[in-house]
Amino acid sequence: KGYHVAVVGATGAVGQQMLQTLENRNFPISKLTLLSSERSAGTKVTFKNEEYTVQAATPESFEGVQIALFSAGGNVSKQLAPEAVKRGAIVVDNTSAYRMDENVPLVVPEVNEEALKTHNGIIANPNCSTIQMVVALEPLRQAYGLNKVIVSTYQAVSGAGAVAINELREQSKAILNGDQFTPEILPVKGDEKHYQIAFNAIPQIDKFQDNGFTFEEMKMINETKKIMNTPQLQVAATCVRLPVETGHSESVYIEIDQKDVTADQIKALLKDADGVTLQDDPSNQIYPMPAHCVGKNDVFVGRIRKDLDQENGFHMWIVSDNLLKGAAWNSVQIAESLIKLQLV
Ligand code: 11C
Repeated sequence: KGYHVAVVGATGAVGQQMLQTLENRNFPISKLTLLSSERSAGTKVTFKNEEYTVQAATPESFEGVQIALFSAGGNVSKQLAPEAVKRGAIVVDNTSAYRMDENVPLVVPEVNEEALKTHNGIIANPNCSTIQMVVALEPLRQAYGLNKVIVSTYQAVSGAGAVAINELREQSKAILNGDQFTPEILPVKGDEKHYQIAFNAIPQIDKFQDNGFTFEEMKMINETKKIMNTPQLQVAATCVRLPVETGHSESVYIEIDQKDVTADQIKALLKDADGVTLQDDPSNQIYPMPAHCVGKNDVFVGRIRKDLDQENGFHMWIVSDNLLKGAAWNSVQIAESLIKLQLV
């Protein structure tokens, strides 16, 4: 048995990974519809050795579609996700359009798969930097209670799309060749100023809000509380873009409710946690790094240590492929959960 699946944004950095993931997982597909914005329509894409021509997405494109994976930007999702639902599809939306809508479950299967049962047609896939953090923190919350999270991110340019990957490559070449260049994309496409990303670190991801945090930081704060169902949890984030192509890293400080827990207990818990690979052996210089995580579905955790002053405080380093667990894999995983729970 297979499903009629649509991928919206099939030519983008995430869309390409979605197709690869559907192929790798041998996802049960009876028909595949590949859609994009007007601009990318006509592009040829290969899936399981078959060539498809990507079509411009319209409301009618969703006739007969059962599962629609959206990753073509918030505006496309706002316009077309309801149209897909109207035509009987379940939408897994990888944009921020519906994440904080109280009628839309925001799901990371390792954390809150059960929330899928409350869906009204649209399921939101969280922001990449949020997903990898909650996969690592949920087992700790369940075992010891969690009351504070302070995270600083070291995020890859692929989070800002294929154009940002291209900008990093071209800038790096220009700088090494001694050529002139003009930053045009990062930190935020469409914001007033653009800065060099090659050989640099930019403490701005997405636009600034009135409270001094960026939208990316607010996503980490609000989405974490919603996914873990912990409105009281204290969360603060600082999000920074680095000249890394793929793989977000995070330095995370947490305070748990219990006071007598050791770092070894936390390591033992995470070693067996769903979707987590523990890489924590300082004596052998073993810790997660983005270059080693690319192409892998898991969330990698290391550098786990107890705070020197705060009895219930712990530090850790969390790395994952932002295009996979942060986007494509989590979306496909949600679709697999929907099938498993007989919700499609
Ligand atoms: C970044 N986290 O790295 C962003 C990309 O809300 O799905 C993901 C944006 C989103 O730039």
